[in-house]
Amino acid sequence: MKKDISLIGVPMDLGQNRRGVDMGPSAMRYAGVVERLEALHYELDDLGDIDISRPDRYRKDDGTNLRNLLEVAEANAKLAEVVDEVVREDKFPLVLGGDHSIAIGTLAGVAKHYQNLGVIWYDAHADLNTGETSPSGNIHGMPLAVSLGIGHEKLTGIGGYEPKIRPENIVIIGARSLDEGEKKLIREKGIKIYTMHEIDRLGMSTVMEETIHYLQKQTDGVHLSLDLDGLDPHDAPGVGTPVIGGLSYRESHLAMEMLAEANIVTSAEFVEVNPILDEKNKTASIAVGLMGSLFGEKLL
Ligand code: 4U7
Ligand code: MN
Ligand code: MN
Ligand code: MN
Repeated sequence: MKKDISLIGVPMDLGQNRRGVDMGPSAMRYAGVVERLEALHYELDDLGDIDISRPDRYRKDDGTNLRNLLEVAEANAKLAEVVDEVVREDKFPLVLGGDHSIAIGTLAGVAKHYQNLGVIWYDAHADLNTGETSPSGNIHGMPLAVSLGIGHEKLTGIGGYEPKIRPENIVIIGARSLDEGEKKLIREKGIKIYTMHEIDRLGMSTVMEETIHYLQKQTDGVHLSLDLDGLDPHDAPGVGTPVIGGLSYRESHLAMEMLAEANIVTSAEFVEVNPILDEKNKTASIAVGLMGSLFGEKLL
């Protein structure tokens, strides 16, 4: 892992409709992310938070099924520029969300620096909806599709190029809630996915071995997009769209430890932490613990 990390907060809650997830970056800073990574001897530069405009009303824009489209697009364009600059300086971008719509901007900033960027999507959901397939109109359910160049052009065009990633370079881990349009896209594009069924059968250790092997063969960098709702709501209750039957705290740490050992991750984001729905900042603390493991923390 690179020894210089740039931390970027994105207090975004416009990609969904439960208030509070905009406080995710504060919650993770409060849970000690800076101290935790500095203790591992990283040079950490906290760039603060991206400025997100607050619309006076949350709404669906210009006859589309996309909630707060213009504000989400604007914020992601800003985020993409900041992330682009961080990668240009050869630093590791660590992005704190905010709802998952911010993956659009992170990937727009990162992907142009790679020929074949790999993506690990650690999530209960696949986030492969479009305005047409989405049951909610919430853009946090769309960032993976958008990054494949599928969706509204105000989103797919962010950063001035598209697509950002190729379907064969994606691995989804932890899925247990998929909409019909998402299932269709996964099949059509042949996206590699470990649903809870495969994880139960194979065990997380094999899943991560396979994932690492698969991505190492064909990619020149790997972005980890970790949605805290990938974990079971018992372990991570502070999320807006909890789904029972998820990944455990231990499985998640093992996944991060194996990624640290393989040393393949080149950028990361931790999203969907909602301190208002949380129990004493538990979910933010778990997120920070997972970052510790991802960056090489060991017991001995
Ligand atoms: B998250 C959902 F319908 N698929 O599109 C949708 F179930 O970033 C949920 O993974 C999306 O938390 C969840 O609204 C987005 C729904
Ligand atoms: Mn999710
Ligand atoms: Mn998600
Ligand atoms: Mn969610």
